[in-house]
Amino acid sequence: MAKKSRAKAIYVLNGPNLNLLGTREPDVYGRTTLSDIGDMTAARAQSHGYDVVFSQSNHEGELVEWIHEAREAAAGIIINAGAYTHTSIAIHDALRALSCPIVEVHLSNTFAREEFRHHSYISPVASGVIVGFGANSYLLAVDAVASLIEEAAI
Ligand code: DHK
Repeated sequence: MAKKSRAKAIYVLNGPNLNLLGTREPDVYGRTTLSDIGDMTAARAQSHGYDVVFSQSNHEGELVEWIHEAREAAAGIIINAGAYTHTSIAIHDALRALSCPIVEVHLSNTFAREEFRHHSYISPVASGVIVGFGANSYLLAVDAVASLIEEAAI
């Protein structure tokens, strides 16, 4: 049975092209759709007693706005910024302004791919990084962020 919901949610933010999961380069990203990942993530978060706010945008500014919203509303944040991971100082700066735990997540092992994917603007401001486990990366990220939230509350 799910635990009683806590006051603040876990925000799960997804960047550009992740709306195409399931059909986009399935050899790299798998066949699980973003909607399926949203459902799996929500169920896992419920087992820890958290609701999830699960969002995706192809627009950098919209992701920045959601990170601002998370300053007040989120107990923790999981972010797969897609290609903005490797380019966005704006998302880096927005995340710096958060005080809750931040887990960076990727489906693919970015370090085993092209060199331009080896650098992340998110990693220096994240509590931790989970890469390379496909859709399961998100479930590992929920477990990680939930334990970081609990540790911070002690
Ligand atoms: C998703 C993307 O869209 C890429 O731009 C990143 C990431 C990797 C992922 O593996 O989830 O380089």
